[in-house]
Amino acid sequence: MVVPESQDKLFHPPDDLQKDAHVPDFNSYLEIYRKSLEDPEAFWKEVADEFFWKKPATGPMLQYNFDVTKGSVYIKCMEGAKTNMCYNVLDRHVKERNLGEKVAFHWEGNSPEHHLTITYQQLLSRVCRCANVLKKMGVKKGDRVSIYLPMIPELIYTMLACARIGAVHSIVFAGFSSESLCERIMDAQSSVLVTADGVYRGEKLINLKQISDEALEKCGEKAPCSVTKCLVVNHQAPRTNSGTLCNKLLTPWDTKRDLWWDEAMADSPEECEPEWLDAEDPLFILYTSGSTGKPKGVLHTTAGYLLYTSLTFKYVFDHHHDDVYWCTADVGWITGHSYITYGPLANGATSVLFEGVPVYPHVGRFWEIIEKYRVNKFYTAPTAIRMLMKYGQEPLQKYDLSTLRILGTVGEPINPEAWQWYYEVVGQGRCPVVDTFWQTETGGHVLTPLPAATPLKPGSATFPFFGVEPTILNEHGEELEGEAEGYLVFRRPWPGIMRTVYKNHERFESTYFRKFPGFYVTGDGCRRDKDGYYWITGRIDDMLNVSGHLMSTAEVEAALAQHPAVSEAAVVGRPHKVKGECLHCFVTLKDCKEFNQKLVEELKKQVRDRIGPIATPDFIQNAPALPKTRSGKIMRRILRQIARNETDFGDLSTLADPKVVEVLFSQRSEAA
Ligand code: 6R9
Repeated sequence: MVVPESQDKLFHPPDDLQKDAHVPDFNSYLEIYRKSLEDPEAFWKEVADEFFWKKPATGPMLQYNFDVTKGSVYIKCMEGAKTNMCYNVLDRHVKERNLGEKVAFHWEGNSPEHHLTITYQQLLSRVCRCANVLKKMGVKKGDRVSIYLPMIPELIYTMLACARIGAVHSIVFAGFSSESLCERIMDAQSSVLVTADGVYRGEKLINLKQISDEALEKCGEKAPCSVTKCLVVNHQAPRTNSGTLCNKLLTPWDTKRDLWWDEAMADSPEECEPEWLDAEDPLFILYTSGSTGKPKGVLHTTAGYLLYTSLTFKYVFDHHHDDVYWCTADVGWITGHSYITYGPLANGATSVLFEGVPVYPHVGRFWEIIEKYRVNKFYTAPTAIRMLMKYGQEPLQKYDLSTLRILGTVGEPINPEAWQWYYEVVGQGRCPVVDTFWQTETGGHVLTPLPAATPLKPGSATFPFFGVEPTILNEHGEELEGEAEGYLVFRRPWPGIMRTVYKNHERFESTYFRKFPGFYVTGDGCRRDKDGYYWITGRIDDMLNVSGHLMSTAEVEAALAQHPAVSEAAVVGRPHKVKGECLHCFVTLKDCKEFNQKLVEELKKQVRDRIGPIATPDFIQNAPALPKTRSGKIMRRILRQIARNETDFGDLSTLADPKVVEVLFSQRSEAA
């Protein structure tokens, strides 16, 4: 790698950002990167020195086996060390750095009238109270706690309280259905569920307690439900003895199981000694879609995740003490875990925590919030940018966005139009756009520009972060040098990489390590250009990415196939202006079932109810038959082309019945 002298148009870092940046130019990046690979022990040790260790490590900073042919895959960071995540992200700032009065979060509710400021000291006290409540409910080190909460401060309190007492949190995005919640509770065998009465998203009221009740009921259908206590935040309304009563919401109450948050917190002490954990003790499980349909419980552990989220946050957003940072993700996704909670708090940062949606009560809400809190670092997703682009420049012109210094994106490849708009209109041509590529599994950014160092190319996640060694392989597992396109893999671990699939190490190895022994396989395609820039080309497995949310074809197909009229379903992605990708579903109906608008609506609802609104299909097409190989495998490649209106099908010789393709293609426009 050299300093790029590209023929492509490069967007260079602005001088004023370079003046006091942590990594002020590209040569510094190269130098630090080289050191991080040549001497990872020294590199990560220096990072670890910033944090509090109750006991120092006895093992090396990183120990691993990435080669399945040589034995079980493992990754360990700082073996023997004892620490606590919560202590490092809260107590350390309050007790050792005198930051107790600093604002940790500006919470902004769904309605602009609701807002709250939380200092580090307040956050610490509330987390301790919550930790004591969890303990009183019987939660011990190693126990799992499922959290089904909207973007309210209690979500942060609860996750950090778990970290404090060594419980493993499993956050389930509050847009998921009762079915999805149930599946995740059952897999984790959580003993406690933390939820809220309800939440408004824009004008829509979602009855979270009712969904939780349904989920717990479903969990209890086959075996006794693992959840014995349910802690309920009264977010919407004053309550009565029989539950919450707000205009539209009456929450049933199980007096043996359910507990109001406020009542439980009221007399809970504000001090709670942290549980000193081993460096490799689990911190959390977060479920992500897997290609077989059953979600995978991605497990992250304590020390490595702390080092990695902290360092990436510091460098990728070039964090400084007076920053006001805002990441618009939901804490229910990995982006919220790493870059709303752990990374920013590990740095003592001030963040905005936003409950609402970008277009409520008006389409300028994001810009209004940036002005209100004087946000200078802003991190969002391409899907949000594309949605806001639709409304033109006018909504932005009403607000003062001059505080902005750095913009970031995550979740999917960003198309050039969206990049340009983000850079020119939101950032007013002044703010670098850090296009951060990473995954639930990677724990933190792995390919990303550094804002004051990396010349940008719109649409490229540019170069690897420190300690990360990417390479590109062809189908035969051969490494490709120079300009190339193929599978994106990593040759060695970094501290924040996942450690296993919860209770299923075999699945961990087969999903990520078996295809190319010696490498972690991301599942993404990637191109390296002549200047060494990396460009993610999208998933190469059967995964879909709708508005930055990953889901597997298999889980949507399973939902469709549950409808009594459907005999078989195959789902593919097709480009969508706002969502990036949307779902095009081919359904084969059972004999004598009729394909009509009513059925289409039923099927859409079915998927929505089973998985959640984000998975609602855009197109359902009647498929008298599906293109299959002789061995019966559906050829999604062909369906994808049909959905995208592409005609060059290439080799169809492996198909059992090639005529099927013609029929489906000719009926494409009837998809509804
Ligand atoms: C953080 C997160 C991971 C998948 C990943 C890739 C896609 C994420 C991207 C990107 C291109 C980027 N992805 N960031 N593709 N450029 N900057 O999104 O985690 O939900 O696990 O999704 O998202 O396909 O493999 P997760």
